[in-house]
Amino acid sequence: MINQIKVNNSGIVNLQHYDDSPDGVLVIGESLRSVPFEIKRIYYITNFGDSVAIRGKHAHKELEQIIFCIHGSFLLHLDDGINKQDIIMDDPSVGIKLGNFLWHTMTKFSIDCVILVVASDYYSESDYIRDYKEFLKYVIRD
Ligand code: T46
Repeated sequence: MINQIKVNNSGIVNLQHYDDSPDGVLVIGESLRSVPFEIKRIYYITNFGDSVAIRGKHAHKELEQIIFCIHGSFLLHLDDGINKQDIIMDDPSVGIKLGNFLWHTMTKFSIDCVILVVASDYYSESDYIRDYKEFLKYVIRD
């Protein structure tokens, strides 16, 4: 269980949830409440056929996102240019903020992993920094 974030431009988002076991668990996220921005886009990633898959490997210039693992598990690697942190994602009610200028990579997906992301803006390729050296130029300034 994650209880401390050591990188900049991140944070933990705990969603309200009701455990109605054995009738399931209900998890609730609300725009501008538990999710600290207006949600303009959601996307989800499923069907991991290979545990050696790698996703992410980029940062965003302006976009803010919260990433959840709503089923299964994966490993989230965060890097703000100075500090690095690896987080095991396996709790559907706990999200991690992917703020701007935070390099993020996802690995070690379980075969049943389902990732849900809520985002503060629409898709824009120009908001991506996909080159790590370029990312360091943005975040490490004299
Ligand atoms: C992120 C991590 C956590 C779109 O056309 N619209 C979309 O909304 C998204 C998310 C992607 N795409 C296209 C862009 C690429 O041609 O889908 C393709 C795969 O996207 P990408 O390689 O960026 O996927 P991931 O899983 O590496 O990254 C995604 C998000 O793109 C990214 O913003 O922060 O999840």
